[in-house]
Amino acid sequence: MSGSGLGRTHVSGTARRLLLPSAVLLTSLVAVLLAAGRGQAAQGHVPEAPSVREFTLTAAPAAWEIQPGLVVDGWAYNGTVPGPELRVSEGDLVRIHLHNDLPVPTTIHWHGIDVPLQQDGVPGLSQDAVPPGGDFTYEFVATNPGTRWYHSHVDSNAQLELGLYGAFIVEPRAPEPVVYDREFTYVLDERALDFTPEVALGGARPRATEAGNGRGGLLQYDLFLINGKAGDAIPPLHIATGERIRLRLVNAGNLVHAMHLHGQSFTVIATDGNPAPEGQRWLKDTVLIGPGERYDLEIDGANPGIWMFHCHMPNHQDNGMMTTLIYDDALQAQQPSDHHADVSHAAPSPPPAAAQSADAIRIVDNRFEPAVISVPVGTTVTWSNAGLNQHTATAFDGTFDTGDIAPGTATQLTFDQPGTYRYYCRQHLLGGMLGVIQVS
Ligand SMILES: [Cu+2]
Repeated sequence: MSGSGLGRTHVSGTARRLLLPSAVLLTSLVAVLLAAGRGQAAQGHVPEAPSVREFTLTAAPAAWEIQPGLVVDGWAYNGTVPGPELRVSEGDLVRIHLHNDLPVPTTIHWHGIDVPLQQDGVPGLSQDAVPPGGDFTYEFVATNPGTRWYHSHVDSNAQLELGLYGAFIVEPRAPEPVVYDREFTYVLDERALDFTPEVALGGARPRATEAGNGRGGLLQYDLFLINGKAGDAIPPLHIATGERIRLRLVNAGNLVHAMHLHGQSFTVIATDGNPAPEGQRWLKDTVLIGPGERYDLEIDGANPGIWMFHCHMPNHQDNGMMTTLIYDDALQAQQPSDHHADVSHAAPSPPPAAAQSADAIRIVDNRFEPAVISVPVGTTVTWSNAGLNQHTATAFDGTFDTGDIAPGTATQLTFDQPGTYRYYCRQHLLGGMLGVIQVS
């Protein structure tokens, strides 16, 4: 089939990625490698001598892909949101070269790291802001181990909103009591899509402020992000039965989030990067994390399955802040070989009897109405978003993907080939937001 419509069609492997999260994602791979590296160090009991660690962070405009088909203008360190995760060991001398390629001054604050005042990154208090084109080198000894982070401290509301933040992990010098099988970092944030660099520079105005839009309330947030991504673009957590993994949560955003794991509780092992004393390790299934806070969670792999991990504020969950914890062994047991067949198997089929003759589908949060339609070949189908949330219409077999259908907008596709097209919303599949177009 072809999607002539509005020319916004993208063929993508999104369905496969979403339903087959066993695909080795880069972050998972990195986490595995890091975990392996630490395991060797701990077994060897040979503490490395403190060393000099140098990094360069270039702050510059960057294209920020929040989801396939949804790319926004941002400001980023080294081209990614979040910026690169920096890892050093306790006692290392850390030297970070900041180069400012932004059109505005900037600095970097090392959040939670006990640096000397001159290295704290607060303009007017500890240093002059670094002008456009300028450079500044931060230097400090990483004294206090744990989950830390870094972010701009100039015009923070704009510069953090546009993406200038990242995780900073200081590994303890002494071996830790537990060596984790895998380790993950999730940085939480929110995004108002109309807050562009142009708005930050005063060259444009954001949309008129109303009494909230149902998503971010007065703050008018559209999407709620983990590691700069929304919905199924977020790399899921991976575990295997019998493993113990560590998840570092960092809240780089403006709002409190209530992160909830299905299927098992977790243990809070560190607060703001500092180890929780034995008697204060909360066993919880939901942790409330405020702006600037960090929690390290230990998850024991004792209940195989694919479990949701999401913010429990429904408007956050419905607009991006939702991913999964996947037991790799459970996935392999359930889905041995044919990925494509798995996709079909995992998508429940709406009853064919519900098919209606229609070429207009209304999107109301969070469902397609009607969910099943029947049209002749050559029909142009219109999806109109009458809800408050962001949605997509994405074919399971990759034949079409409308990209983002913003609230109050519509998207059209023309169906030139007969067939049964099953599709879903990339934000809301786990909530059952599915549709079928029967073309005959
Ligand atoms: Cu939230």
